[in-house]
Amino acid sequence: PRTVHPTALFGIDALLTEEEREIRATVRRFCDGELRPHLPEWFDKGGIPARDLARRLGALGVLGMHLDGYGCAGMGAVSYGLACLELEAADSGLRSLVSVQGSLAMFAIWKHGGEEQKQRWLPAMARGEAIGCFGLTEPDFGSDPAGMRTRARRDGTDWILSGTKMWITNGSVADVAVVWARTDDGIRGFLVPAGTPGFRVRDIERKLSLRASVTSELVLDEVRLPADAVLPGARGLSGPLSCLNEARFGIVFGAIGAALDCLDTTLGYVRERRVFDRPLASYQLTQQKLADMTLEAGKGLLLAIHLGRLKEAGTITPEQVSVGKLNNVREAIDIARTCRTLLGANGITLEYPVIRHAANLESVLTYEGTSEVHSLVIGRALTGESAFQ
Ligand code: TGC
Ligand code: FAD
Repeated sequence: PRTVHPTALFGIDALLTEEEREIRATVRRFCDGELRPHLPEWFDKGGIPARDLARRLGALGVLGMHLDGYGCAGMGAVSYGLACLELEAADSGLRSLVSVQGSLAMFAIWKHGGEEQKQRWLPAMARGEAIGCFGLTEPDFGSDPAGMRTRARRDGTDWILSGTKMWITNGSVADVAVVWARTDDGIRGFLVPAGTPGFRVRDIERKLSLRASVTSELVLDEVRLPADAVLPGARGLSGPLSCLNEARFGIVFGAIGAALDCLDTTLGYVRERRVFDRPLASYQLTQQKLADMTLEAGKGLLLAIHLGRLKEAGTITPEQVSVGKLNNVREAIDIARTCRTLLGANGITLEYPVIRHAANLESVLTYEGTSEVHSLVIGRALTGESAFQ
């Protein structure tokens, strides 16, 4: 019998331009050919060939693809979102690599950097020849980055940075770290090249989530930087928070990619698997789960595309990004867990991508603003009362 794909049920393609559909197909082909076959092993071993992958992702054109100039493709927000969706359908760790490179490190330089900083870093980062990371979180300050202890002080025209950044994606493979530090003039961003004396990195091991991604601690021990290491355009917490809006937007699409991959896998599985002498797909309980998951994935994708159009029109607000991040990650993790139930015991192995997505989405629920932080951002928008402190 004829079946319909969850996204076709929502008529999603009618909302996309031909160019957007082509970009989606190109990234999907790349993921199918170059990522998916290796993911169970990368996840199992807890490592990826990050430098090689960065070059291949650069050649694909997805690094900083929504930025203009400096070797970046200048694509629309929906195209960027669809690339994130396809990458995260492969693995949240690969989408993270691309998010941190394009939306955090490159965006920080693109938006807040001086002309020489842009010329030095952006073209090489777009090609994936240079990797960037973004150091905001500290061991004691994650949700509340305003409390950061990392400090930059002046010594003549030089800057001296001291402090520790924690949970930094791409940290040990980065050629340049964008590090946010407290100064006499408020929070400012600094470009710290790898290998600068006093700058050390240490990978965080034994993760049970986002294993196909590099996560590191950055230690800055009296790191001396020249005057031109500071990003001239960023002052105050709005500097790093403006970058987070970009990366969070990619996650709004990405999380739905992980959910759809779980759903696709499960739709195939329940048609094949027989229980009590009938296909698992034929039971009402199964169909109810599939229908509910399809509704949430489809609604999440509609929301993502709508937010993408608002972003392209230049009217999107941070609160609207919070709506998308909170909803889509929360629904995606729910879908991954429900799919896992339908796969039974098979669902707990790396033979299927479902438990890998479910485990990854635990990180996605926490990073780029926890679900609680986004609830409070929305609550503040609704009531005018800030419940953070
Ligand atoms: P508040 O102190 O009131 O405001 C500080 C200044 O920032 C402005 N602002 C924003 N600007 C741009 N975009 C946003 N989303 C902004 N949110 C706030 C604000 O207007 C103010 O500007 P100014 O000029 O008046 O000084 O701070 P707040 O109360 O607004 O924010 C509190 C809170 C909790 C929402 C914020 O601190 C927050 O978002 N915390 C979560 C931290 C977080 O998300 N960290 C993520 C680290 S990076 C990461 O996780 C990468 S994961 C890898 C991957 O992406 O794959
Ligand atoms: P905490 O802030 O300690 O929160 C603990 C709990 O308290 C959470 O449930 C939280 O929601 C809740 N909570 C906090 N404040 C409130 C409140 N006001 N009211 C009620 N509840 C509250 N950071 C970077 O800077 N760069 C990166 O590249 C990066 N990559 C990451 C990669 C991974 C795999 C992970 C897991 C994290 C990464 N992070 C990165 C860090 C991430 O952004 C933080 O983990 C996140 O912001 C939460 O901070 P925390 O872990 O310190 O939790």
